[in-house]
Amino acid sequence: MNISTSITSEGGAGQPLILNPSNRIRRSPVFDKVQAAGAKAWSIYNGTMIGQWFGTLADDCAHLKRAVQLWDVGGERIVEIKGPGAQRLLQMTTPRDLWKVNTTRCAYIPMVDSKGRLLNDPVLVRLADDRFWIALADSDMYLFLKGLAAGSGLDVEISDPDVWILALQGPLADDVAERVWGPSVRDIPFFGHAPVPVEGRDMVLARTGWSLQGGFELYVEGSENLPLIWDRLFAAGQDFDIRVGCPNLIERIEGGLLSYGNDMTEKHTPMEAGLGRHCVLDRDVGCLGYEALVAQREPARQVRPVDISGGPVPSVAKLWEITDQDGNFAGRVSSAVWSPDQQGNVAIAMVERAYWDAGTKLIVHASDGPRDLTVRARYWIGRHS
Ligand code: THG
Repeated sequence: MNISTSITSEGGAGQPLILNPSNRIRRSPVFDKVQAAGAKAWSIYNGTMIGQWFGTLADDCAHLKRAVQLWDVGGERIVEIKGPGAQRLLQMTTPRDLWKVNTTRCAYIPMVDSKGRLLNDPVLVRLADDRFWIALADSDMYLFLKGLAAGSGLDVEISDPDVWILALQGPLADDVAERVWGPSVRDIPFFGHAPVPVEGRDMVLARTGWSLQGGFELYVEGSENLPLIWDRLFAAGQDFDIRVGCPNLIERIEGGLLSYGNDMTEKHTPMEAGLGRHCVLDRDVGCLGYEALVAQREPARQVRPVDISGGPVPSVAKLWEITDQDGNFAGRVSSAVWSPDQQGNVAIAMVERAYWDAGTKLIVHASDGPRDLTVRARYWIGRHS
């Protein structure tokens, strides 16, 4: 292994930060492929090394919007919940109604504790009445669920299956998937899933993914199968200008895809995170945080898209405080980047209620100095499929 030494210039005292690889840090079964494809930086997500960009952020973004990319989504740790008590246990952690999710469906589910605070925001795949996978954001729901299972006495098994996600994202993702599995893949609806043949067995193909450009996520069972499938998908994409990619900071801010740990944390409720549309609050579906969520139904702060003035902002390594013109606290910016398409800086912020109306003008104290900030009504782009 030959990891590049400098992952960011923000190590302090002019020193680069060095990522010291060890066996504690997970590598996906296609880590070598991602590295060979020219990943320019790495981050750690669920204890796993993930590539951050390949050309420049702007080039990766333009390509994602135009063609199709193959992503290693190995950072999204998969946990399986199985047994007669599986639905009840899972429902204890989320205000989304799992009765509405049938065995051909996926669902984006905010997970909360008994105080209604966000613990994670996974994509759920319902495999059977009594069997689920959740593809987790960066927090340890595996241990939380094991504890909950032990304490609840429910008949349920929590396990860590050898399953890894590969994604095809971009407007030409359907064309690549059709080359591999035939035209029926086009019939998979948004957040639906269907079995596709891979290495002589059926695996789950879902129309999901962390971009607004459309595409699929394939749940590959068996680490040993990943490199082969990776190569096959990449080969099938040759006519469609496929490249290796990863979630793109510009595109996901433009589209309002929130990053757990950045834009929302265990300090926030789903309503504060703007995920109220995924919460059932008019009746108790069995979520442990139900009463707390109802009590906090009207949030005092909420996530907003915001424009930031001036030239390209530096990267947001720590939250940037937002104030009004008199210096009163108004919120914090959690993600920001220059967007070539918007010809401006696009950003996501947690904004206090008094300031969250669209058009409100504030000041963000960015790491390179103060800039003007304007609260927006909507994100910059919508879903393309
Ligand atoms: N892929 C998979 N799991 C994941 C991620 C992923 N888990 C963690 C994180 N990334 C989850 N983040 C999101 C955020 C939003 C959506 C998908 C993953 C999304 N939401 C739609 C919405 O909110 O409108 C649809 C929701 C729905 O219908 O349920 O697409 O990248 N596997």
